[in-house]
Amino acid sequence: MKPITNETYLKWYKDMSFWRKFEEKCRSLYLKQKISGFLHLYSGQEAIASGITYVMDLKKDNMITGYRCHILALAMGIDPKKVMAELFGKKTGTSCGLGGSMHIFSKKYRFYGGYGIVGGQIPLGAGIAFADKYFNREAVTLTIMGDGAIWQGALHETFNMSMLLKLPVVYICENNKYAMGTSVKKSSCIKNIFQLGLSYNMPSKLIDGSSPLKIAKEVDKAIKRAKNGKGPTFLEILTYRYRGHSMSDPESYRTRDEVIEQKKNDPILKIKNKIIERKILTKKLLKALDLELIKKIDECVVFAENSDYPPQNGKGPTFLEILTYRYRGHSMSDPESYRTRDEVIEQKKNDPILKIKNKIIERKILTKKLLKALDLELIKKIDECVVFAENSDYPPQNTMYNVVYSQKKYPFLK
Ligand SMILES: Cc1ncc(C[n+]2csc(CCOP(=O)(O)OP(=O)(O)O)c2C)c(N)n1
Ligand SMILES: [Mg+2]
Repeated sequence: MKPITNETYLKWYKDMSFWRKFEEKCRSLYLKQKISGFLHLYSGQEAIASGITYVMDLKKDNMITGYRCHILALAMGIDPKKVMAELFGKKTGTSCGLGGSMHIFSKKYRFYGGYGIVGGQIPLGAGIAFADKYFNREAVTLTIMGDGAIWQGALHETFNMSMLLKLPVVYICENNKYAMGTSVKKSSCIKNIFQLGLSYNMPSKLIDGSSPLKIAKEVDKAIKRAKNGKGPTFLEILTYRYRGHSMSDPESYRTRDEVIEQKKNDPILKIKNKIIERKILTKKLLKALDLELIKKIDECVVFAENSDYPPQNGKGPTFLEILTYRYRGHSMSDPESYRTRDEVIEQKKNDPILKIKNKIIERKILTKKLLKALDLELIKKIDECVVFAENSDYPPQNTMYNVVYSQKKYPFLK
């Protein structure tokens, strides 16, 4: 791991302080209706972003997470102006203003979202890691989820497969104690989430989420494991979010006292105390630094305000519903008791081939006789397909009919 110096503490303070202020600004902009839609804030959880990205190779490694994504995106190196513009729905945003708060995305910085379906990013993270392994790229994928995602079936399928395939991935559960208003205590039959990894023989650990240093140390080991071909690790990071689940949360599931108590363990406060204790900067200089950060955030807001909205000229997505009909059953074993023969006959009157055939005759493109000859040609072509299939060999039994994972060398991995 890179050495931890005074500069490291200063960097962690600067980053985390910037992120906290950035999001608190977002909150006030939301209340002023400059930002709309969903807005999930990361305040309290910043040490995770600092710790993880300190040990990642930011030129090669990937990250994917859930919708609480603004700060992780910034930590990966995405321009805060572009993130702010995305929150404003402006075309200078990371997804041209079309993604919004839950979908910050940057191919350039290998930040693959911002994912709204709880746990949906878990198999996608494994997929990104699979691609890196397949193409022999020395990279790891940090796949981040909330405590609410752990009982999704997708996590369990993905854990199993990524262990079997030894994928270069680090799974991180940000346990902030709540999934919306439901506490982990109420929703989970186990107390320690990290235990789930152990059921898949995956190295797993619990980490204090208020210390970037503790997080960096464990994530560094996990990244090294992944890059040495030893497969995934699961880390549960204990953290806390100071704000509600999103902007419309009445927070009736917790007391003010609980939040105040948790704030005593604030990661920014702890790093600030360390900086003062080590005499890296004086309190006065720290204040000046904070003012600089506020100025930088104001510049982001001005950038977002002055940007245009994306064009509304119909170039956005289109949804087409195509009304059609299948003449045959759902598959070969369908008794079709849900429809009558008459319904099918009625629908066939609108047959596309019949309609085109009539058009060809009407326009005198071909005669009926020539159309019949054409049909015979097509039948001949199909017969040739059948002969080709009949005359081909079956694939070797040892690649198709054994369970692929039971083979020594999984055939689809180089
Ligand atoms: C599959 C699915 N189910 C339900 C929801 C509704 N939902 C949105 S956020 C959320 C809570 C998730 O909490 P957690 O995973 O702990 O993340 P946190 O918000 O605490 O960061 C739920 C249930 C959803 N988006 N997707
Ligand atoms: Mg949670």
